[in-house]
Amino acid sequence: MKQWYDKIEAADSVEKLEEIRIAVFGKKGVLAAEFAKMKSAPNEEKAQIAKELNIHKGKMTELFNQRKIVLATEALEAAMKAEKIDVSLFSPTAERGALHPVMQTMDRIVDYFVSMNFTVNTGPIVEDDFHNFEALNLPKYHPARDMQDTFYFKDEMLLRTHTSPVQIRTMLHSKPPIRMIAPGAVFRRDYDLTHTPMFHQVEGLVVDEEGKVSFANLKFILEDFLKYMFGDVDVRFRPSFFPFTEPSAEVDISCIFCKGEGCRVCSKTGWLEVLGCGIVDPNVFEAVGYKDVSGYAFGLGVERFAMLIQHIGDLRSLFEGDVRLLEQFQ
Ligand code: 2NL
Repeated sequence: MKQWYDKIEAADSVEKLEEIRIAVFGKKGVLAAEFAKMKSAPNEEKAQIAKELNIHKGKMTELFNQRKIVLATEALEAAMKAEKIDVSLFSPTAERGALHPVMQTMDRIVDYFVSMNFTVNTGPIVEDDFHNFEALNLPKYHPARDMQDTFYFKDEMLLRTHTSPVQIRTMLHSKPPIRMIAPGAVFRRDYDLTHTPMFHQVEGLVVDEEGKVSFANLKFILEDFLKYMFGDVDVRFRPSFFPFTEPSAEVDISCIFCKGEGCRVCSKTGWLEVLGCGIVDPNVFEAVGYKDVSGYAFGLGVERFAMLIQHIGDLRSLFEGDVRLLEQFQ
């Protein structure tokens, strides 16, 4: 029995100790064998043998438990040492993404109109002739729907050239009052210094009972919006033309770079054109089946706002995906 005490003491790994445990305490172990032998011993000796065996069993159990704690602790310490992470080691920093400057600008625009109780509506990018043109008082052969400007698929399907079809769809499936904006990507066959074939628009539409919506309401909201976006600027409305509004206006702000003095950005005029708007043409309401209503609408290009607000000189830099540009807008 003494040899087993020594073996427990000498076990140098948790695995070795486990082998010894099975050999000593297991079903076919030495203790079980000694107890079995006891059965064939003379009756008067049995009690003494059992007593001695139980003392051995107790002592070896204690020895085993002590050894196990020592070995397990050693194993844990070795593992921790092996797996230690040196947090002072150099590692390349993880690249952190950021929202594209066009989307940051879009979010700011949307936030303003949400604060003014406008709902935000979206719709399909692939549209049909009716929603993109016909319903907007753009009859066939109107120059604005010329092949030059529009990407066509077959069957009179096309990439929307503005987000107005979203307003048309909203009017077709709901009743006034309507107070909505439609942000999203739009597509035109244009590519030069100031145009890209894909860009973003936010259009707005307010419709209510006849006489409840006026040009004055339109003027107020756009002036307030432009001061929110650009700070303390002057705002002016110039008469203009859009097929879907009458009367129509283009909206300028005083140049944010030269404060109206005249510079390269504003072509020495002191003004920057930022919006188009007007009173919704009755033909549009007729196309969606609205009667006895009035409304105003407006539209703006998000890239132009982004360039003015973030001081970006070249439109194309917004679409090159150069991380050096994007890193500047984190
Ligand atoms: C611009 C001008 C504009 C609208 C968009 C609109 C939509 C409906 C009815 C009437 Cl459903 N009008 N949209 C009106 C005026 C101007 O956009 O320069 N956009 C970049």
